[in-house]
Amino acid sequence: MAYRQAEQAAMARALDLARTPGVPTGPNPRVGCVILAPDGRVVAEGFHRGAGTPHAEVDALDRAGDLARGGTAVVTLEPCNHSGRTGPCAVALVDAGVARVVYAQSDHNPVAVGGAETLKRSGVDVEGGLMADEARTVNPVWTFAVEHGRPYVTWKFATTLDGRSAAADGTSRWVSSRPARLDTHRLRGLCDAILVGTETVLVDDPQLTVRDEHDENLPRERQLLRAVMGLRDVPADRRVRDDAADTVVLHTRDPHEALAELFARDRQHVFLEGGPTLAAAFLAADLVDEVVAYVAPMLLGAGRSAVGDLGIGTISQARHLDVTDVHVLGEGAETNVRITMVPQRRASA
Ligand code: AOF
Ligand code: ZN
Repeated sequence: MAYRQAEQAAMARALDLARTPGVPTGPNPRVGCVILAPDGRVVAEGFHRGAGTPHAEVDALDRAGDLARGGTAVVTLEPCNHSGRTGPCAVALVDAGVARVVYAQSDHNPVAVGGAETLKRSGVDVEGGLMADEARTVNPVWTFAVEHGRPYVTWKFATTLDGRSAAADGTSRWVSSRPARLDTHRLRGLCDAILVGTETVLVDDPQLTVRDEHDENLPRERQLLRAVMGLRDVPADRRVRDDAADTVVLHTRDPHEALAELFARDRQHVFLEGGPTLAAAFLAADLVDEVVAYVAPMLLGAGRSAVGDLGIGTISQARHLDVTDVHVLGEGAETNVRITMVPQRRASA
C-alpha cells in the first residue's frame, strides 16, 4: 500500500514536471517522468522539452543511471514505440532494467502507438490509466489532434452587433478595436497555423503574422505557418508572401483536405481567420471546434454578413453554440465584447 502511495505521489509530480513553464506546446505533447527505486524512493525526474529533444523517460533514465534497475518508471504518457526524432522509450526502459511502468494517458498517435505491448512482451509489469483524465488536460490540443487525426480548429471573427463584418461598400475599419486586435495576436500565438481563403488574401491582403504588445516584431522562429486555401493563385506581391513567416498554399476548397494537409505538416491547432465563405464551409462540415467572436457596439444594418449561407431555412435548423467565456475588452469607442463558444455537435455528426 505504501508503495502504491509512492506511485500516486510520483504521478502527481510527473504531471507537474510535464507542465514545466516555458516548454513549448506542439507538435509534441508535454510529458513528465519520475523513476522510483524498488523501495519507492525517488531516484530521478525528467521531462520532455519539445520536439527534437529527449523524451521524458530518456531524460529521467539518463539522470537515474544504474539506480533505475529493478525500479518503476512513472510517466504521464504511454512510452512511445517508435524511432522518430528520438529512439523508442519502451526499448530504453527495458534496456535500463526497469521492472515496472505506470503511465497515465495512452498514446493513440499512430506513429508512436504500442509501447505498453512492447514493454509487456519484454517482461515489464505495466499499468496504464493512473490519473489519465488529469494527464489529458496537460495537452488538450495534442490529445484532440491525435484522437481525431486532424488539427483542432478555432474560428475567430469580428462583427458588429448586427452580425456584419463589413459595410455595404466593403469597408471594415475598425470593426475590431485596437484591444481586440492585440487580443487576436495573443490567440494566434497559441496556435501553430493560421488559415484563410484566397479571397481574403486577394481582397484584404493581411500579413497574418503574430505581433504582441511587448514584442512588436516577433522573430521568425516564433511565427506560425500561414496557410491559404483555394484554387486561385496567390500573387507574389501579397503580404503573406513576405519572409516574415512560412506560407503554404493549399490547392483545395475542401476543409477536410486542408486540415489533412496541415495535420500532415505536424499542425495541431489551426486559427481560422477567413471570410464568411470559408467560415461557412468549415461550419457546414462540422470542422469548427471553438469560436471566438469580437462583437463591436456598432450597427450597420446592411453589408457583408460575418458568416456565409449555411443552408438553414428555418429556425429549428439553427446552429447552436455553448458560451464558455464572455470578456469585455477596451473601453469607450474602443469597446469590444469577446465571446468564446463551442459549437454543439449535431446529432448526425
Ligand atoms: C514519450 N515520451 O516524452 C514524448 C512522447 O517526433 P518524436 O520522435 O519526438 O515523437 C513525437 C511523438 O512521440 C508524439 O507525438 C507522441 O506520440 C510521443 N511523445 N512519447 O514516450 C515523451 N514527448
Ligand atoms: Zn518516447
